[in-house]
Amino acid sequence: MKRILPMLVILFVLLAGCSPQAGEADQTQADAVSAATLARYRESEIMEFEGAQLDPAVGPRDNSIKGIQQVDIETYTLSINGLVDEPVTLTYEQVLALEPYERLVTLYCVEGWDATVLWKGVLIDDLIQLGGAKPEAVTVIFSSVDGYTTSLPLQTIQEKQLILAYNANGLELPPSMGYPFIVVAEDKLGYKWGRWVRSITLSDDADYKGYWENLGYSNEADIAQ
Ligand SMILES: Nc1nc2c(c(=O)[nH]1)N[C@H]1C(S)=C(S)[C@@H](COP(=O)(O)O)O[C@H]1N2
Ligand SMILES: [Mo]
Repeated sequence: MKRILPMLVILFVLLAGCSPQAGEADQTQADAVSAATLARYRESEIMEFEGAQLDPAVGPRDNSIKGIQQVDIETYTLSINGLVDEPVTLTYEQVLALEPYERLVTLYCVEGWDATVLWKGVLIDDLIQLGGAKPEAVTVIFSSVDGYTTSLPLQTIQEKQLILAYNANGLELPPSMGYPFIVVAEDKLGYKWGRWVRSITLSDDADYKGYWENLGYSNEADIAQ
């Protein structure tokens, strides 16, 4: 694919331009915001990991359905519900107290660029097991504070040991990246990377479709091999 984005944009962007409805209008304003934000993160951000070059864990542009969300961590809770034996509600601190996992994962944007970031978080399956998945549960639905939804098969989450991240390149997740939590949907396109996740719901609906999936984007969302 012919790259039309200038290198500067590719360098500065992690998640930007990934949404199917990317708009030009707010580009300039967002670029200005990002220059300062990026500079701040760059001071302490890890830029290399086991020989691999990392990309900045903050992007200048936002294509989220309702813009960047500011989550009040004092009132925030993460719920694990649906087809579980016992619904669970956790505070941010309770999630951070679970066993941490690190993953070097590349996010692939539908527009053709990618960003490799060192993520740290908890196993989504560890969260699910706190509630106890009922045998008929096959789909895991992620719902976010902005009303966004997306889903992954429970089997995929378990086989790939996918994580819900709270840290990127050694730093607390910035709001633009989904603070407090982002789904690190390894091998899946950007719209499976739910940000600002507030509930994890187990379902027996194998055909469940989230926000973009319902508008026609592939429910598998596999990155091009
Ligand atoms: N809560 C929430 N998560 C979300 C989205 C969103 O609108 N809301 N957009 C998704 C999409 S389409 C992409 S490509 C990635 C990155 O979005 P960005 O391009 O706006 O940074 O976040 C995903 N997670
Ligand atoms: Mo996207």
